[in-house]
Amino acid sequence: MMKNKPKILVVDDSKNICNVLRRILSKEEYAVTMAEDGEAAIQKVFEWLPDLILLDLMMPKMDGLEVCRRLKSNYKYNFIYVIMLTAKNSAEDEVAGLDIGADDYVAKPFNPTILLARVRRGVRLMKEKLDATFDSLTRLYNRRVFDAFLQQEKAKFRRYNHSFSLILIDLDHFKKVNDTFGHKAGDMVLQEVARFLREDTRDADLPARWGGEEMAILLPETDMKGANILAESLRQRIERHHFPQVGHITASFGVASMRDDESDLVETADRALYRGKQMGRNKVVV
Ligand code: GH3
Ligand code: MG
Ligand code: MG
Ligand code: MG
Repeated sequence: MMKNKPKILVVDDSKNICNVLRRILSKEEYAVTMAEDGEAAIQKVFEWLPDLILLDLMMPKMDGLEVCRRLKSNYKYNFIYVIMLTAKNSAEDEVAGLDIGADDYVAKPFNPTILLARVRRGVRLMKEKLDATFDSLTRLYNRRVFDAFLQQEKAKFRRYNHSFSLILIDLDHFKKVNDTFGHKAGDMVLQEVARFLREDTRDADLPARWGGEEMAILLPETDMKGANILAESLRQRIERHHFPQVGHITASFGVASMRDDESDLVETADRALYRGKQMGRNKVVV
């Protein structure tokens, strides 16, 4: 995960403070990007997926509390370590920030040495959490966590009869992609497809790395129709996208919904996926 430099997003509406923070952070090996308001911050999170955010509280458009609330209430982004950074140093603000899920809180004016120590600590804590929970290449949930969520959804189904669905995704002829363009290019394709999965799913949905070039999405409270629509739109997005490293690729999708206690969702989706491969790939099969 952090074989490369840890990625830090600095969010502050003051250019001056952004520059000070950049200078402080440049004392250590971090990749740093700036955003000047809350909306820009959310956009940067989607595109760049930082490891840690230094987040100003008071900003125009969308304030820091709202940014933090959005990220922490979203399964796909709530691992990002958020340090709230603010001049508005009242007890209520600190409590509000922590209640919303901020991981740490530093008051302005800050001591650069202490700030750096807190960033180092954040990066360290975050790495432990990430390794246990997420796949390191794609930053999707790993198989172990996904299986736990699947069991949880099954239990909810038995108890409340809440329906849910599963999509299995397998990239087509991916061995050939690797053989032609190299493993590194293949890795970048997997990362980009993972980004599509994050972007096109709702907050409560759970995209995961199933293994190899296979991914899965668990869709709570979603019936077959909804799952099918999402799978089809992802299929089209992948088909249309020009991957800079390899050009065009396609993927096959197997979709299954929980019908009764006996249904084995994984097996059903896997069989559907297999049929999609036999039918010539680049298909969504239910
Ligand atoms: P099909 O359309 O039938 O799915 O063909 P395929 O070539 O995708 O299927 P196969 O299972 O034969 O090969 C999967 C390939 O995915 C082989 C393997 O090298 C590649 N792969 C698996 N994991 C990774 C990874 O983490 N990075 C890269 N670059 N390639 C991977
Ligand atoms: Mg501000
Ligand atoms: Mg495969
Ligand atoms: Mg494949």
